[in-house]
Amino acid sequence: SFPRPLVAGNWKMNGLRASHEELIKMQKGYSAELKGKVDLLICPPATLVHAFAHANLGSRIGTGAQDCHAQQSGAYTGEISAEMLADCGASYVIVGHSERRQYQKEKDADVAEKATAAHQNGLIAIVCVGETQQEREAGRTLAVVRKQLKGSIPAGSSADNLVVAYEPVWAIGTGLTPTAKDVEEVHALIRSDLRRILGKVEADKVRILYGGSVKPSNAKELMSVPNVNGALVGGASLKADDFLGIATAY
Ligand code: G2H
Repeated sequence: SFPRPLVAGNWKMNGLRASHEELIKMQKGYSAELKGKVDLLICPPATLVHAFAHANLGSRIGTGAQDCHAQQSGAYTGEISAEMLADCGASYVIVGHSERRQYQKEKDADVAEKATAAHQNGLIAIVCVGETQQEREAGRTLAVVRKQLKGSIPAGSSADNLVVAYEPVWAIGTGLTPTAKDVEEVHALIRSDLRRILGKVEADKVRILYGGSVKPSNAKELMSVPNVNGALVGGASLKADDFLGIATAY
């Protein structure tokens, strides 16, 4: 399928050094057949990025981070810059995940600045968008997603440095998933808006991931929806068997 699918694991605030064993299982399970079909990426907590990036060298599993600061360096206690992540071996960074929009009050403009910082340091930004339950019930899903897209994707984006993840907030970690028809509608809208922002040729190469309670049992249905070019997986990416089970849905 085109673009080449990406199955990305977002470990959130989970994982200690011992989790390295799970990564090794993933590497072993990433068979030649799977490598021929789908890219894999693990975004561990920042404390593990360096070790995972090193361990992943040669395995063809990518390593990413879950957030970055918009500035390159400076007096920002506790923060981590995109330059530092690139220096540690990361090649991707998630920006604007709904948990950060919710708990850190990140706005679209903040997300765009972070994505720009990622791009300036050679990282691929995974820009997350998605509506809350309240917004869905009010019939505002498409309007909300469009506004987030427009505000969060910075100038200078291309298929080489941008991945978009659609994650309906009410489907995250809840076991609830939208219907295939709902996902199809939103992903088609994202594709058409990306065409407007990036031009058709570039936009059609951008991977649009679905995220929210993806697991081996629902991956096949979700991944066969038009314009779904992979998954952003939370809970089910912590175990190699589940994560590989999702990847084999392709
Ligand atoms: C959505 C997703 C990963 P989960 O946040 O980003 O998590 O698969 O646990 O719903």
